[in-house]
Amino acid sequence: MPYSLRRAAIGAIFAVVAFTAPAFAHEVTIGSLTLTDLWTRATPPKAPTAAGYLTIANKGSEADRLVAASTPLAETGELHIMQVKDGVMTMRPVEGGIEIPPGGTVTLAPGGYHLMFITLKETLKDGGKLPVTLTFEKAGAITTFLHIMPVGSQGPTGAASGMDMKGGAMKMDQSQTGTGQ
Ligand SMILES: [Cu+2]
Repeated sequence: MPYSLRRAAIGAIFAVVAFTAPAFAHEVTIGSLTLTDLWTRATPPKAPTAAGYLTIANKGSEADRLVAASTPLAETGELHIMQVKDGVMTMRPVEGGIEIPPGGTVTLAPGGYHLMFITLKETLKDGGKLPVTLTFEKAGAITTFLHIMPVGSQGPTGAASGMDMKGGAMKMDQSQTGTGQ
């Protein structure tokens, strides 16, 4: 299939999965936290880094913090945030972790908070799974995986773009999405 057609088809699929349970979705619970929409993108061969994304809901009565992320497929894992500084989009490590307020939801998404895996040991292939360990200050550590989506993907629900009213707007209540985009 021509690339542009393939892209269009993928877009149509995402518009649908925003309202139904996609086959690739999984949900992870650790303590009072629920993790959903865990995803990353396929990488070109020899790409040095990959970003990872997920949504974290805190049903507890205390704030928690995502303080570390790692994968056996990269030498280093960091927590990053994208910010516009002097008109230039830059990213930097988050100091002190990413807070998830009690009763709140935080979405790591392109343009805001993300996991950053540095010095990849393998190419990430579309349709595969990237094993990750996420460590929270109170809830502890959990090992799960990120769904590897196609290059250029904006995520399983379209929540990646704050402009996307289809999937994004439904997830905005009580949430913070970093700087958005
Ligand atoms: Cu980054």
